[in-house]
Amino acid sequence: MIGKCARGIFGLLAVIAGLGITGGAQAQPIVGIPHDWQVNFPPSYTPLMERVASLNDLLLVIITLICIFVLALLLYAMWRFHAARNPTPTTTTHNTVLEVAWTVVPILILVVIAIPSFRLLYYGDKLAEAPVTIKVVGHQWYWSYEYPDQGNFRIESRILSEADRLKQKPNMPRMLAVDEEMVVPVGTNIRIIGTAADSMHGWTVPGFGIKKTVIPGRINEGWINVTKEGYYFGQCSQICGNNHSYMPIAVKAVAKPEFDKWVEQKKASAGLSPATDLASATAPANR
Ligand SMILES: [Cu+2]
Repeated sequence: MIGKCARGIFGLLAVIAGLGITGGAQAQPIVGIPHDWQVNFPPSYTPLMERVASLNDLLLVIITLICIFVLALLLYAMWRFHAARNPTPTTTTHNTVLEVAWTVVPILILVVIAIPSFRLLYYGDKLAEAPVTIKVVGHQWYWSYEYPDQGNFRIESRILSEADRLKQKPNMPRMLAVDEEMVVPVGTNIRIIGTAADSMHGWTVPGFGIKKTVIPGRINEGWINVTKEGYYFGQCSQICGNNHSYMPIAVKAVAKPEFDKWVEQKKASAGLSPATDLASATAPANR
């Protein structure tokens, strides 16, 4: 309702801002990016983020009603029991009905909040079936992505210096552009498993509704299913040392055939399969 409306407006602003940024001949539009004066969540690009946003809308309504109710009680008490209007205060100390009510009603409100919260937690937790699994590894201070189902090749993703960004990828946002994006197919269930090589890091992409703390020696799991082709951005969300703010997350979502082509190129360059003519085919538009 209120949240939805606000999201709609901010979503529209994001699209307008996006148009400004992607004015050039970009093969994939930049969709998942923060924008100036952003207040609410970014638009949702996965089923998980849609549910996160709708739980947020529900909570916003509940919180607003509670705030209005408490404020109204407060104003009424100030007016009704002002010393001039109520010179002899009551000596009442207990009221059983009232005490039961103010215990039971908050419990009911918490239950109403807890049910969708737990459903959302379990929804975002694990996938039974995922045709693609990507292993995300946080390093000081870059990300690496492994594709075990696609021949087990690995790519590394590092921030571009400002000079390199202007030279190689001027359309990409400052501080978020990387040399090599994580590539995912759209409309596909993708299992994300995450760990870290040194300190803890946080793999967070707001548009996907995913925020996984990755920890050395442990595997954390989540999933995404990106609905729209384009570039999405996030940042490490766990303080991890000096260059914590210089290890952005960039994801490129492409159609399935384009993803398969990219996989073949990566496998060929990693020597995992005989080089095919795909290896010499046109490089992706962002390279
Ligand atoms: Cu980090």
